[in-house]
Amino acid sequence: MAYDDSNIFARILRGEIPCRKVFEDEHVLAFDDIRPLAPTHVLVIPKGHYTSAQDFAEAASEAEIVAFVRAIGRIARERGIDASGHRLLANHGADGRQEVPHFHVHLVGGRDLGRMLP
Ligand code: IU
Repeated sequence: MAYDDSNIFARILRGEIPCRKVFEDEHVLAFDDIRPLAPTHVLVIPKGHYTSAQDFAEAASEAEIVAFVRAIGRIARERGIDASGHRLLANHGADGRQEVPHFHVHLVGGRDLGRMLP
């Protein structure tokens, strides 16, 4: 799917809009969700322009993919939600109710999340 670089996460990456940064390296940015569903609700995004997990898996370099997965684990450990448990979620497309068309993973934890988020 064609990437639209006017989306809000692209603007955050360009520094046009502030965020509450949790982690950043060469390939990855992570920041607090503005509407947190739990004590920890971090959005982890690749810096590259990918709309979906599928785009990311197909087009990203191995270095980007490794950095992304490692960042998620590192943030979970730093937030103390590694042992207690947490949830990773990536919404995609219309049925997935993806609001922002820049691939991102929600890292949610810090409470009992029930079986599914709404
Ligand atoms: P989704 O997976 O695309 O449906 O979720 C997008 C998330 O981005 C959602 O949880 C919003 O609260 C969050 N968000 C944000 O953190 N900052 C923003 O400026 C906007 C959305 I717009």
